[in-house]
Amino acid sequence: MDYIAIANQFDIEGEIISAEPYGNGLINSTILVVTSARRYIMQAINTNIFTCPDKLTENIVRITDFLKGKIAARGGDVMRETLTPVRAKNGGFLVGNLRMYHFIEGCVCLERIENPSQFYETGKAFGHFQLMLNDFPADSLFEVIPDFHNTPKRVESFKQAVENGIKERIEECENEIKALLSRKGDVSIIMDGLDSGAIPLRVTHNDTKINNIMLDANTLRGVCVIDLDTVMPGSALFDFGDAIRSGTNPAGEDESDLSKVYCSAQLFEAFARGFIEGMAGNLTENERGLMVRAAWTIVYEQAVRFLGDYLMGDVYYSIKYPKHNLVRAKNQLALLLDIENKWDELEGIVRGID
Ligand code: ADP
Ligand code: GN1
Ligand code: MG
Repeated sequence: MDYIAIANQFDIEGEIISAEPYGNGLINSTILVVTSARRYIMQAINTNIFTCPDKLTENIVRITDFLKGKIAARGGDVMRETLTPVRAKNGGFLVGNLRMYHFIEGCVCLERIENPSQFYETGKAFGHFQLMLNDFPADSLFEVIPDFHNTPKRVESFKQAVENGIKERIEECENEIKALLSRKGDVSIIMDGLDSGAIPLRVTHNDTKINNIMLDANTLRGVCVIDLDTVMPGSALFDFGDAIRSGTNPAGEDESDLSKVYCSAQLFEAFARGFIEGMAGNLTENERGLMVRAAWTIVYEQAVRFLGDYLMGDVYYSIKYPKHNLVRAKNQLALLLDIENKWDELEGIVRGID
């Protein structure tokens, strides 16, 4: 694809110097565009996954406009603290399935959390993001991927993969399949809470993995929550759980040496404290009571998603080598077991935060 030609169809400043693949996202193709004036991020939206790029884009434009209003009202930097979509010369925000954002400068985007203070700041930023969207009209958002964190439905899809997937792979993964299916009785607690109204439905990010946030390169404070494709009505617990999943495991989700995979209680504490503070008292008692369950549920969900994708022949996540999804699934299962082992300790941590 001629990225330079496409980038020139956006309303960019300066002359293009380069346009190269960038970042480690598993879904979209991300290109760093450097011009004589500034840097941009251009992305090809993965239309196998996001089947309505127009509606997705409308969501993002509305959310970023709304956030800019909030950021401006408290005297923040509207160009740095949320994404800025760049208009295309055709008047919209898309050229085919490609879009462009201003590059958020002066930040780092971490693939691993290195210390509790980074993760505390990450928690504060994700909590605050959610707080800012508290009064966004949830009903008006297009539901980009229905049932995205409906874990019981993810289990049903996983069972389908166990029935219809690649035979040799199903045999190869017998132990992991058993381990996951034997735990399926506990996966509905959060969905049940949403259905009964015990847990509030909010506008949530739904993909709060640690490389979806930019931290200031000097202060390491959370600056900007990115990757807004999955912002939809959901539970705060999804956002809490996914960050715990991706950030408390110091080895990261790609590690194949399972002896290095665990849930750091210290990092859990740092994020939980930051998230609760960032939400400024808006988490309900019921939500607080389910924080450990949420972490467990999202790790479980991710394990069935990775393993299901492996069984089906790697159709969803981008992989770097043939067994990559299997490695990721085993990694998530190891993390799940460690959360089970540390359950009481983690519950004690949540109770200890005022
Ligand atoms: P994916 O959906 O594939 O995960 P992301 O939107 O998360 O795509 O982008 C992939 C990576 O590109 C991010 O993890 C981050 O490193 C980088 N990135 C994305 N948007 C920006 C931006 N506006 N400024 C700077 N870096 C960005
Ligand atoms: C994907 O888009 P990215 O790379 O930030 C996925 C998440 C998974 C994550 C696992 C839309 O996140 O749900 O948790 O991979 N995003 C989508 O690494 O499916
Ligand atoms: Mg991402």
